[in-house]
Amino acid sequence: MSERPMANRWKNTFTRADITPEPLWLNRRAVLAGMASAGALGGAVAAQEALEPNTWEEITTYNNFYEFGTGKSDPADNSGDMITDPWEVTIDGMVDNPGTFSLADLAADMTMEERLYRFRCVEAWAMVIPWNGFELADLLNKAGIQTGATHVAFETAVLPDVMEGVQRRVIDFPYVEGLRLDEAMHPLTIMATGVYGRPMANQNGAPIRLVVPWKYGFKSIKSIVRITVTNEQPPTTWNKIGPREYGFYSNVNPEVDHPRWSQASERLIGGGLFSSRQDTLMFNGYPEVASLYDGMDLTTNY
Ligand SMILES: Nc1nc2c(c(=O)[nH]1)N[C@H]1C(S)=C(S)[C@@H](COP(=O)(O)O)O[C@H]1N2
Ligand SMILES: [Mo]
Repeated sequence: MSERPMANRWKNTFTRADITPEPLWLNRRAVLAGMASAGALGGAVAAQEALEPNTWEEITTYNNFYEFGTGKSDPADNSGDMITDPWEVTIDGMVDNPGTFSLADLAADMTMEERLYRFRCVEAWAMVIPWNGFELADLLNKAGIQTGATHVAFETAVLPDVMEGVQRRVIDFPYVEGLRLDEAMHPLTIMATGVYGRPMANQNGAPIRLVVPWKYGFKSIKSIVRITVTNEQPPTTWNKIGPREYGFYSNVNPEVDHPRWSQASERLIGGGLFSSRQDTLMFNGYPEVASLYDGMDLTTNY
C-alpha cells in the first residue's frame, strides 16, 4: 500500500513526502472511502475524506489577487506575464540569519508536504484545496528567531509592468499581512508552493504564498518577497482599508458577522448543479488553534 497516505487527524490533513496528481487524488479518495468503511484506519480517515477537494479548474479560475484586478477571473486572465523563477525572498528583522535568498535554495532545505485544507474567504465563499508546501515554523527556525520577537510581517511583490491592478492603484500596494509569532509557528501554518502537486499557478500566488487555514483568506498573502520578524503588530492591507470590517486576527468565526453580511454560513464553490451552502465552522473547522486565543474576546479581537 505505498499509495496510502499518513492520516493525520489533528492537522485535518494528509501528510506525505511526494505529490499526488489530480486523477490519483480522486482514485485515492475512492480507495480510502472503502478502507474507512472497512474500518482499516477508522474515523480519522473518514473525517478527512469528508473533505472533497475542489478541482484544479475551480481553484485557478475563481480568485482574489488585486494586483491583477478586482474581478474573480482577473487573476487567471492577467497574471500570465509574472515571472516567478528565479524568485528571491528576503528574511529580515529579528532573526539571527537575515538575508535575501533564492526560493530554490530556501525550498530545497524544507520538508515538502501535501495539506488538504479548507479555505474560507471573508466574502463567505469556500473551497477545499490540496496545497503543497512546508511549515512556516521550519523556515523561521532556520532563520533563528531572536528573543523579544512577537510578530511576523509579510509583503507581496510589486511588479507594475505585469500587474495591472498595481498600475491602476486599485488599493495601496505592496499588499502586506502579519501574524502573531505563535500563529506563525503553529504547525497548521504553511508556506505553499504548489497545488495538486503542480507548481502554484500565478493566480494562486506563485511561487510562494502563506496559507493560514483557520483565518479568512485575505490573511493568506500571495507571491511573497519579504518576511520580517518583529516586536510590533504589523500593519495589514485590509485592516488599513477597513479597520471596522477587517481586524488583525480575522479568525473564521460564525458568530462574528461582517458589518455588511452574515458569516454564519458559506457558499462552497463548485459542486455541480447545486452550489451548496453550509454552516461556517469556528476557526474554519480547526479547533486545535483555539488555545492560541485563550482569554481573548474574539468579538473585539475580530
Ligand atoms: N498579494 C495578495 N494576496 C492575497 C490577495 C490579494 O489581493 N493580494 N487576496 C487575498 C484574498 S481576499 C483571498 S480570499 C485569497 C484568495 O486565494 P486564492 O485566489 O488562491 O483562492 O488570497 C489572499 N491573498
Ligand atoms: Mo478573501
